[in-house]
Amino acid sequence: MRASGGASVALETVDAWWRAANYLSVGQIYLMRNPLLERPLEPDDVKPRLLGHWGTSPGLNLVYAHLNRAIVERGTPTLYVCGPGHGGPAMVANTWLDGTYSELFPAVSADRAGMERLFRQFSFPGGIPSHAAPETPGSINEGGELGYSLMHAFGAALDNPGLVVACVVGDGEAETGALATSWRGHSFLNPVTDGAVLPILHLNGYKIANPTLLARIPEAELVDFFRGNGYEPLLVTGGFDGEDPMAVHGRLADAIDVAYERIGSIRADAAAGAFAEAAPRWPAIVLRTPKGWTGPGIVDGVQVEGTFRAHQVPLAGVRENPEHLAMLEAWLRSYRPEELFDRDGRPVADLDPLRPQGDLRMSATPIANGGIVRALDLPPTDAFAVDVDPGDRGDAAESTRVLGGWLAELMRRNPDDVRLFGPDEVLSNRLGAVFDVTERVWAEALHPLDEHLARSGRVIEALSEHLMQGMLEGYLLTGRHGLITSYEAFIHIVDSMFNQHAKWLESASRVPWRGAVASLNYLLSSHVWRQDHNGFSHQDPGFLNVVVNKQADVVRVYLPPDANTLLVVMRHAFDTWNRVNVIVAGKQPAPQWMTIAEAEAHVEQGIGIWAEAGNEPGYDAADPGASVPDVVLACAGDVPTMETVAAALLLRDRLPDLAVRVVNVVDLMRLQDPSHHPHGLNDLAFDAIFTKHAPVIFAFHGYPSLIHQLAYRRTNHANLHVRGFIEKGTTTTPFDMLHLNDLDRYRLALDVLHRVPGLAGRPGVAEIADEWHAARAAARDYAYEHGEDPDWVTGWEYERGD
Ligand SMILES: Cc1ncc(C[n+]2csc(CCOP(=O)(O)OP(=O)(O)O)c2C)c(N)n1
Ligand SMILES: [Mg+2]
Repeated sequence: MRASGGASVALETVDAWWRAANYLSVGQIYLMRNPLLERPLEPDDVKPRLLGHWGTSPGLNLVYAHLNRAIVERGTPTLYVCGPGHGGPAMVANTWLDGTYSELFPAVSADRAGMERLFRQFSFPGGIPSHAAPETPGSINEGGELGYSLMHAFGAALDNPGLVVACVVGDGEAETGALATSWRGHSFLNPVTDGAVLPILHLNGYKIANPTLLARIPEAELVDFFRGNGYEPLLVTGGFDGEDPMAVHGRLADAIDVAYERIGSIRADAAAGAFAEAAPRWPAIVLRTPKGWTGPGIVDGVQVEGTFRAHQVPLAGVRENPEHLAMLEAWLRSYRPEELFDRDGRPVADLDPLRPQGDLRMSATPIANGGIVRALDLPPTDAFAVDVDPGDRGDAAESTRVLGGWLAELMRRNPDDVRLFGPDEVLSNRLGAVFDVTERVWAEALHPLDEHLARSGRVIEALSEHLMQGMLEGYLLTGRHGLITSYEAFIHIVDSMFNQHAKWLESASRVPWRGAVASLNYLLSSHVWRQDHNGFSHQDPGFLNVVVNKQADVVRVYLPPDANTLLVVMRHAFDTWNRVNVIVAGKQPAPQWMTIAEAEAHVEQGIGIWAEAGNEPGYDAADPGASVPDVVLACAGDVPTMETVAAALLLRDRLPDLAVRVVNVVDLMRLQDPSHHPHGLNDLAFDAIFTKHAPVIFAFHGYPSLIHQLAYRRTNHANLHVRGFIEKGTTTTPFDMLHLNDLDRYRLALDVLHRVPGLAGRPGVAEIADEWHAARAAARDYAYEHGEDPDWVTGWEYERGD
């Protein structure tokens, strides 16, 4: 079966490409000289350290060659997502054959010298990484940490109608939780407005040292597995027991043709209305070939080809062992390089028919390099802002609900390239206003009582933080924008995915031809301090610790204290590139502090002195260092801000002579030394705010040690005393949570009595301390008796200082 369109390509050409790519893969793993084997191989031609993964490479090369055929014959734009990213040599080999590699890295030219450089640089000091890294043209999936290929593929397919995303999934990779949850990604695809994903499960039978599960289950179960996941599997098996590769080429070519045809008919049927009735059954390919196929069969009396032993470097002792050296040479010559490269080392013209033109090359597609990314049309914030009266602050609003209105307008203005992802928490996190303009997309059965569920929509929700994060990553890396919202505690599930994405961004920033991609934005709500329905399991602010460890250029952490600052921070986040922005904000009714204009200024500065919340004679906003308060009450996070403002009120009320300064931090990285983070305040500005020697009582949303980690170089660090989450939690009232963790207003005020030198001994202060101790104990007793916090805690009112 051949497609209409371009000229059909002979399978002999496909086989030649495959041999060439295999040759180049082996060359990268082993050789540093003599790339064309113009003379017999010598030990010095071989790299001293043999690093790389051969086992997966022939399979990846086979798929690449066959996809090239489909692209050339059909003209269908195709993206190759390589799950077993450890097959870096294979991906690089194909991009060199495509010509893309030499275009992007002219030193690695398409000739003998370039080939030598190509071989030498691989997994070599100062060279290129071993995986399908950002340095690899056409890659959006590094594949070092296995499991994310298929979710990246689905994310790439969204809003890319006409695109086929071919995704090779390793059979070991398929055992990961992240991959296992991905098969259903098509349940969120619309065949008319989105691209298609073609999973290709590569059953080479083995991982590093074990067989794989899917390779050992009965074939009928394997077929049922795919059917149960909504696919029609196309099984291709071959290459065992010395089978001629040409036979396998025939079978794989047929399967790929069937898959592309089916994708075409699914699209046509869907456009004609079929999708309204039922989800399509997408094709998937199951490719069973030997691990390390075409590599050394038996080495030192042990079977290598077709076993786990082929995973990395099948011949390990090449420099020392003449027998291994001879086997390597025979292996390389088995691909008949003289038929594949001319005397100058250029790929022969016979390969040309298999090379797609221009951007149709999978290694050159703009989709894998940020796509045609555009800046969003960002709504202004003021239309959505909460009314705050500077003369009477503190009225309650739900910050995330306010944000929901802005997000709805964002989606209305940008209907094609921004999406919201959430593990079932968009409504719970009170962003429901987005459903005024869009729906949750759902390709499966729809019931009459469903709400905001439809065949198309900008919101994707599945109860898998992995899948949501991975699809968003795929969406961003292909040039679009998005936000993931999650409960704060459970975002830890994707700690490692965050790590990998941050590493990708960091590496990509050093690759000159990589385009900018929109930042990965997290909104963490239902946070540690307001888990009113839930308990200890839901209380964990530690994602921030994970985030700040990453490269400073990449990460930003924002703790907006109220709704208007949240609006400003979110608008800013959507206006940034190549970063990860983590925003933590509450969804419960909470006091509102800043007008939208004040919020703009506060976010711009990232940190600010709230003079009217404190009590500091002689304070001059233009020169905050000119006065030195007795104590600084600092805060970061909405709930700690409320407690700090309340603590300042207690102090103002009972100790009016004490000079108290209130500082709010919205951009956490302002605390870090500027040599460590671009947002870090310089020492002069930091000392002007935090003073050089006054005690600082810092109320923090997360773990106290994080503030110390960020501020350890600061002049006044010895006087910095941080309160935060100390891993005390349960299902209880908001105030009791604060009490349990020593973050409540009374505790903060008591800290001041304790920390300001000489204060505790002053007349009357011991009585004040007793009073505050009694008040916090009484608040707790009240809650334990009545099941809610007392009025004197919940009903307090902000009063402006002088
Ligand atoms: C999450 C994760 N766990 C462990 C590893 C270590 N590792 C690297 S390759 C590999 C085996 C992969 O097997 P498979 O997906 O079948 O790939 P292939 O056989 O094509 O090499 C493992 C376990 C990893 N890279 N990522
Ligand atoms: Mg495998």
